[in-house]
Amino acid sequence: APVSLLSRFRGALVAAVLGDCVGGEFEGAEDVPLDRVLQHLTGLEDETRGDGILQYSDDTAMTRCVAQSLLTRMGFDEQDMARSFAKEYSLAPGRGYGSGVIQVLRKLASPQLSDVFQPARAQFGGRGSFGNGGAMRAAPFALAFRSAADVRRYARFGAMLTHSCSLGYNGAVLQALAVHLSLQGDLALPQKFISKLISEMEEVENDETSRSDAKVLNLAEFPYCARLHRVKELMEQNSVSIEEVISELGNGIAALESVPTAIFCVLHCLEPREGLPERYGGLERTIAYSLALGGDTDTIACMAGAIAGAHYGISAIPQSWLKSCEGAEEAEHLAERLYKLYNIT
Ligand code: 8NA
Ligand code: MG
Ligand code: MG
Repeated sequence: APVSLLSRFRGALVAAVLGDCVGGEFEGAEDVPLDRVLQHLTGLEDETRGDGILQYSDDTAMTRCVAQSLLTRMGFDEQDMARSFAKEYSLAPGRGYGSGVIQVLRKLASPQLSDVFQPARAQFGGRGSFGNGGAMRAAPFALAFRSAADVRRYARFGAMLTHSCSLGYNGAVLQALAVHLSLQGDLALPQKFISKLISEMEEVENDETSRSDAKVLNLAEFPYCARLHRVKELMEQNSVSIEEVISELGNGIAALESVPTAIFCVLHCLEPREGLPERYGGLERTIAYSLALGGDTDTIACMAGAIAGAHYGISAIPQSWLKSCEGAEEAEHLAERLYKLYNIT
């Protein structure tokens, strides 16, 4: 049966929470054997499981702020979104935020602050953060704006509140565009999907700041496009090892080393894969595979979850997994409200 747009909206935000919650277990781990991932996921299905609820981290906390701000302001309002981030951080500072971004979040709490983009620009000696913290919370932009141009524009500004380096905000733009295309059903044609992302990013990265940041950081020209071309090559290969994915695409906390990786996880898991249970559907495969890469697992699984959830819809997410995830119901509620907003604007 075709997946309805409402189901895709719910799937996107709920699977993002799922990825964050189940990915927390392995965050920062270098070697994550697939056995351990499958054990962790099977453990969620155990009714008698004693270890309680899996808590969400900064990824979900900030995604909720983005969604809530877009809803209350019925669009992008940088002042409101900045205040929302600052308030969330002050109420729950222990959610595993990056060590740099907490300085921005503290400054954003100041009522005297007039330029809400200024604290982000002061990060890392004025270069700004290239972490994946802008990308991890980018999904709601794809649920709030219909046109790719608006998704691009507002995902960029939304990320710039904490990540002023082009590698940081361009990663957020890429993640939001991937969710945008997935909502339209574009993952039905995976080659076309990746080609569209490449041509979008060719425009996005073709500006002076992006070009000079790539040079200063000693990266290839058009760094996101270069990674997406690698994604395409890996897709065309018959077999791909975890080690190869990590060395070609990365699994780190930099947006460049995690957003293309998350996109690859989704594309790779569109089909059954060796080592993953046959009873798993595509969404379950995507989550399991993302965790098996190790590194920044909560964030990679969160981003892959959002893209995959937008493709498969809410019914592809096992209830038995969700019931252990803090914040899943709230995410579904936010998705429903964004769907209403999407349909009136
Ligand atoms: P951020 O802006 O603090 O960036 C994260 C880190 O990236 C920084 O602490 C720096 O080490 C490094 N970094 C970013 N930009 C630069 C730069 N221009 N020069 C030098 N180093 C730089 O935080 P964020 O919001 O981007 O968060 C990214 C990740 O950190 C998320 O995955 C989040 O969950 C969190 N986190 C990750 C881990 C982990 O082990 N993978 C652990 C705890 C928290
Ligand atoms: Mg996190
Ligand atoms: Mg993380």
